[in-house]
Amino acid sequence: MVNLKALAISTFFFVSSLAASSNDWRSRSIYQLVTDRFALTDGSGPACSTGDRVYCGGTYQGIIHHLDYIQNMGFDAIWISPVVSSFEGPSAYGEAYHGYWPQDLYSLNTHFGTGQDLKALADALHKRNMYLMVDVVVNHLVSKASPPTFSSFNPLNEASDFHTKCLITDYNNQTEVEQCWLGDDNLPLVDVNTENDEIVKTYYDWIKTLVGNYSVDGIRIDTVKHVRKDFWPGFASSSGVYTIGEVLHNETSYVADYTNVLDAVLDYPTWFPLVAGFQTQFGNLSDLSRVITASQGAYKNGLFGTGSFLENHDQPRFPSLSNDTARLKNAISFPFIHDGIPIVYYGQEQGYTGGPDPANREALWFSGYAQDKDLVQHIKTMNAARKAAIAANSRFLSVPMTFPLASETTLAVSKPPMLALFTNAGVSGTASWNLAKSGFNGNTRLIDVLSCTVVTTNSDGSLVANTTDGLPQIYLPVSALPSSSNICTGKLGTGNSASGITTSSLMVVGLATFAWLLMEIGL
Ligand code: ABC
Ligand code: CA
Repeated sequence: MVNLKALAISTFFFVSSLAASSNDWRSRSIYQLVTDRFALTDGSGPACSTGDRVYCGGTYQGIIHHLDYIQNMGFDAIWISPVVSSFEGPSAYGEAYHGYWPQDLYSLNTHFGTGQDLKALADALHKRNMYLMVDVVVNHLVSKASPPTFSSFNPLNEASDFHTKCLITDYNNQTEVEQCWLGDDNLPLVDVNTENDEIVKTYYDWIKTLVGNYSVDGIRIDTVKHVRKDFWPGFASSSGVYTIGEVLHNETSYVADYTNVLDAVLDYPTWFPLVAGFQTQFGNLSDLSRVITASQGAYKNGLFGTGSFLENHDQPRFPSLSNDTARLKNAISFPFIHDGIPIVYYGQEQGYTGGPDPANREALWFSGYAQDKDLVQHIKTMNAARKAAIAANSRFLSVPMTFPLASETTLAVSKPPMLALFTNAGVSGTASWNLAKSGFNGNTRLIDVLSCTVVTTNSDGSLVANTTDGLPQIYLPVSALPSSSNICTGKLGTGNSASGITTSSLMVVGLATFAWLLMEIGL
């Protein structure tokens, strides 16, 4: 007779040891950090001047000690810097503190800790039901000498393992993008000959071992457009986990092709109009809806599983482009109502303002990891609201976002049970959203999770909302709020008598009429 209990137990262990798939990642929320700049093992906070481009001391143990900080904001995955070893000492562009200049595939970057430390990080994350995403680089190896010393590389240590040197100059020539070199004459990124079958096999074996050794749950792949497309499916399947690729390009049609060879891409095509749309009051938010609608149709899985972000380590931080706190809150909220997986770049929550690389890689210890900051709370609320939306309607993760309203200055995004209203009007700007169809039934009570204001849809399901402070409004039905959540704790039940702006303005009109009447009758 089959021992059902044993079968159940073995099935459980089998299932729980399975690698994380694209589907497992969909509901997640990712905190991206630069390992060297996040936290030190001993908790100290040494000087760290971004312009010096040197190691500042961050480690895997440092991350472990601050997992509460990350998890308290509602993240359930982290993305760390590349882990393999690079050259030591300065190059023309400083030290390899960011990890993107691999030299020896088979040893780890010891600045960040040992293999045991990395394994401990994976274990600590898994205990919290959090995932580990590791950044990986295939396209190049880097030697600090120019011309490069091939013998310093492992395992590809001969000139013939690489493409013949030519620097990429024409980004419209795809062969050049794939087979010429990134970087410049001061520090060329030596381009791996990924057309060679043996080298391909080396990389497939390498990724399988890396993922297995350190219980990695997902990989972020660097420079994807610089390697021929048909290299990637085999690499992705060897990894056995969720793969998300960096294809730095603004065109949906160009990026879409890569969704056929990897699980997902970082959603750069949306990022461009996201930044441009909210950077000034003259941005055009309808560009955002146009690009998203096109990407939903062009990407293999629509935008589901793509990485949605406002900042990363390659781009100037948003507050360096715009100092308007209302526009910042709009832009920072957007990835949370996107179809994809929200990714927050460390330091966003602390309001960091660094400009282009290397200024955007500030040490987080200078913030004291303060949890009472306005943006920390904002991000925490957005994570909680997205989780509440998923819990209330599992189709949140499979029904594409739509745009009941898209103009230059206002945008409404519907993703039941969430409705988000955005504007680039800024702190002193006014805006109104007049939605004939809010996506909700008539007379539904909605709460803006950011202000905790309750409004009620009109009997025909329409909704009119206004703002005089330029802040976004993120609505969930009051009935969708979980009883235990940190959304509007203690605030619900105080302001819910008013059925929104329309009612309160009616009340103002009513009072004024009453006062006028009193005056007329001589009281
Ligand atoms: C170093 C120094 C910098 C210095 C620079 C010249 O050299 O640190 O201070 O300014 C790593 C390091 C960097 C380092 C580089 C080069 O290596 O992190 O600090 O810069 O040594 C990935 C990673 C990135 C990493 C690498 C290399 C690749 O995310 O952190 O950098 O492993 C290209 C690649 C892209 C790459 C990016 C940095 O460079 O495609 O994978 N990112 C155009 C091209 C893009 C190109 C981009 C920037 O320029 O199309 O392919 O990205 O050069 C839009 C267009 C886009 C256009 C943008 C700029 O404008 O639509 O196509 O992108 O309108
Ligand atoms: Ca290449």
